[in-house]
Amino acid sequence: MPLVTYFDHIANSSSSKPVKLSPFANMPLYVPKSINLSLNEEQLKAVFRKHDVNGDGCLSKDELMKAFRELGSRNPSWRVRRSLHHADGNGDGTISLDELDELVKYVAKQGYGIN
Ligand SMILES: [Ca+2]
Ligand SMILES: [Ca+2]
Repeated sequence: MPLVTYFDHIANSSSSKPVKLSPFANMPLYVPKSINLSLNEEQLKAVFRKHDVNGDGCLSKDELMKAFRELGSRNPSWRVRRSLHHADGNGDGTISLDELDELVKYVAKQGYGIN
């Protein structure tokens, strides 16, 4: 069908139907699965280590992102940028195990750790 008709079609069909809300619409944005927000630095470290999925001893941005997601961060990509800024001492864009201490200290300060 011609494009204009097509858009009309979309407009009509969306106005004639009630908007269907996702069953998840009323849920909180993030529900922590297993994290009780009282991790100590060792436990935080373990979470990050666990996310080194390719086992190269470094946490890439992707891996960090998943770790922060697990920790309940609402904005993991922003958190990753901040942590790299704080803890990526050699500036290679990943967190090595050496740099992990610094990262964990930073993360703990942000309220993911220790009560
Ligand atoms: Ca890795
Ligand atoms: Ca680094």
